[in-house]
Order: sequence, then C-alpha cells, then structure tokens
Amino acid sequence: MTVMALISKGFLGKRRGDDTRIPPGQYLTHDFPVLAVGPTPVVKTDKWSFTITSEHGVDTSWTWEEFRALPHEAPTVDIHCVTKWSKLDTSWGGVSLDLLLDGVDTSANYVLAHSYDGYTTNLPLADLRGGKAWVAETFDGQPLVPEHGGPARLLVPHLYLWKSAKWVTRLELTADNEQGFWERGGYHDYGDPWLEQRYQGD
Ligand SMILES: Nc1nc2c(c(=O)[nH]1)N[C@H]1C(S)=C(S)[C@@H](COP(=O)(O)O)O[C@H]1N2
Ligand SMILES: [Mo]
Repeated sequence: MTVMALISKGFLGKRRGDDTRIPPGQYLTHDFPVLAVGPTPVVKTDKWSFTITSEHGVDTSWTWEEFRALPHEAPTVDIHCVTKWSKLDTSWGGVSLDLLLDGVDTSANYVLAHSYDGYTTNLPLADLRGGKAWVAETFDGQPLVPEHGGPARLLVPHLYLWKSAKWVTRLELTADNEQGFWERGGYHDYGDPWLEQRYQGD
C-alpha cells in the first residue's frame, strides 16, 4: 500500500467515524445522563394511557396493553442534549408515530406533548411523521427505567432531547404553535442540533 493510500485510509476512517456524527458544540458521552425539571413521577402501567387529541377535540387512546400489542420498531439512533452531550447508537424499542397517527383525522400543523410530570414541549406535527419519531418503551432491550421516562417516552432524535418528552401521556394536535415548558423559558421552538437551535433567535 502506498503512503497516500495509508493516509487517505486513515483520514477517511476518521471522517466516517464518530466525530462527523457530533453536531456543532456537542461532545460525545458514553453515559446516559438523567435530566428532568422535577422528581421522577411514579406511573403504573395499569393506570397508564396514551392519547392523541386532535384539533377537533377527538381523542384516540391506548391502554398499556393496547399499546404493547401494536407493532413495534427497534430504532438505533444518535441523541443530542442541549446541555451539550451527544450519545451515539442508542437502541430503543417503541411504536412509530406514523402508526399512532394513522387514522387520526387532523390537518393540524403542531403538537404540544404532555407528560405525567406536567412537562410540555412543542414541535411541528411533520417532525413526528416519516419514520422519525416513536413512543419508546424499551432502552437497550430492557423496559425503559422511570428516570429515563418509563413506562414510555417520546423519542424524536433528530431534535434536541428536550423535545423527547419523558413519561408522555398525551399529544395535543394544534393549528397554531403553542410553546411548551422550556420553549416558554427561552429555548428554541424547533431545536435542530445541526443548526445549533438552542435558544429563541438561534
Ligand atoms: N416529562 C419530561 N420530559 C423531559 C424532561 C422533563 O423534565 N420532563 N426533560 C427533558 C430534557 S431537558 C432532556 S435533556 C431529556 C433528558 O432525557 P434523559 O433524562 O433520558 O437523558 O428529557 C426531556 N424530557
Ligand atoms: Mo435538556
């Protein structure tokens, strides 16, 4: 092998590696930090429900058993927290939002996600479609632990992780953009980690 081949192999190897998957301003971590506004809520699966409320006020709901019986997917995705850590190749199990939204009559453009701890976060409905978002209930093949949002959390890995509402229980579909908890506090309405949309105005 020529010297050039060795150099370009090394260079390309690095270029294809982890560093190209870390958005600007982020660093790689192998831990899984826990971040929440308040204490971890105790959510029992026999009391759990997940509801999509359309802009017409129509509810589509699942009990835990009904949700568990839905076809599941096993996405492996990179996640990016606005506190600057990124974690690569995280593996989850959950139900695609495409499936959950299928049959919901809506022409809403936005979603306000509601969680059992009172947390809310907003995002465009389009960002929940197209194989990009799940209601996840396992992590690394194990039931999702309460600290990380169990029984189930929203997983929207292409946006900063504050959009991935832990302990999610309801998606409210809205015609207009309504800000959630951190967005009212100055965080960005969209939150694209590749554009470093951390705060309003970024
Ligand atoms: N219900 C709820 N979901 C939440 C939060 C919260 O406080 N409550 N914090 C958000 C924030 S700011 C981040 S960074 C991620 C952290 O997820 P993790 O604790 O699993 O790392 O959860 C998000 N989802
Ligand atoms: Mo966060």
